[in-house]
Amino acid sequence: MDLKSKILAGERIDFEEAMSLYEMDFFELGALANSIREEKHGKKTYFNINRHINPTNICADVCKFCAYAANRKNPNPYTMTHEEILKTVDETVARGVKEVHIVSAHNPDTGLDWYLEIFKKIKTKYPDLHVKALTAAEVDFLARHYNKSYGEIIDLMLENGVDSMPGGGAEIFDEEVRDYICKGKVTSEQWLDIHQKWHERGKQSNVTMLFGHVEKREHRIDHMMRIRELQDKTGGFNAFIPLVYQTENNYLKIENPITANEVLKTMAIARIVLDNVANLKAYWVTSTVNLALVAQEFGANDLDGTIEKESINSAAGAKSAHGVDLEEFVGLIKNSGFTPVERDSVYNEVKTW
Ligand code: V47
Repeated sequence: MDLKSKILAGERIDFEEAMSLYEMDFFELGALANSIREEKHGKKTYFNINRHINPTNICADVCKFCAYAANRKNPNPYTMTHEEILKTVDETVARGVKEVHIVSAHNPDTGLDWYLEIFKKIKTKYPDLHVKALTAAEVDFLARHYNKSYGEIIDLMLENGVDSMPGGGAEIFDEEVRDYICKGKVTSEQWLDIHQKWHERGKQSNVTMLFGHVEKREHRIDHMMRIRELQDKTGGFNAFIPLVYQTENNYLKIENPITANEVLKTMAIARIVLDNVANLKAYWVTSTVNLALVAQEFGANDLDGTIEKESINSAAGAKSAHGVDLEEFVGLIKNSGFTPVERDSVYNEVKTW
């Protein structure tokens, strides 16, 4: 059976086969990914009404790609108080937002309670608000800094009301590339171990991949294969989120930024390789809204959400600092021929717009 027939028959493909998809005709590859998308989700494109909160940018780790952490290139350190975070949440809930996505840098000076108790305060006030918080990189930092096991930090997250984990900090799992771009941060094995432990407690999470920097195609495929392997064991990943590297204000010097063609091919291949992950998110923040709309025809069935305010990717050049207007967002999805379906944070459908 040739590769195309194999994919259409729903059979799993291996590393070499996935690599060879990069050589396939661009539109043929898109059509293959689209057929899987349509089989799984029809014309539905999911999004949610969410708000990102990034409470501190002071970081003990140094990632070359990061423009968010306070450093020589970004000398504006800040740490929000719990009162400030709660005020933001109050305003957010009043506007109808249903998820807060709380991710910080690795601040060694706040104490463990500052990281964890805010979730309890939010949950006590708003039991129905979904709290998506703490990347595996933060979990690893807190465990190391406060001498706790991953299991202990995870149990504290659960006790304090964290509902799901975001997919940040995965970057690229290949050890050599990872050492070059973010040495000293959570390792690939640890990242996967933390998510496995989270899934084993019956909870769900996402998984990202930062690409378009120094990595090669084979590193992306390797990254996807490691995700697929863990997902076979736990089934806990809701969505795969390829993050396109943003080039500004950071210490990675990339001569030739990735092309839209390569981004779309990578999305399509991810849709084909990750046969056991239900959702592929085109994160408009890093891909631009326009390319995210096109990605709907290359396997993507999720466009994240309205976001309201975003600090991590916008620090590196993304045009996401103020989120996107809900009506406009829905209109764009409709005009591109898809059906905007508002979802909750774990992909239950809320409303078809
Ligand atoms: O882990 C940092 C990335 C991530 C840059 O789980 C950069 O639903 C591009 O993980 N260029 C944080 N990316 C964001 C994240 C995320 C976003 C949306 C949804 C979800 C989810 C997760 O941002 C970091 C890092 O990989 N990042 N610097 C940069 N220069």
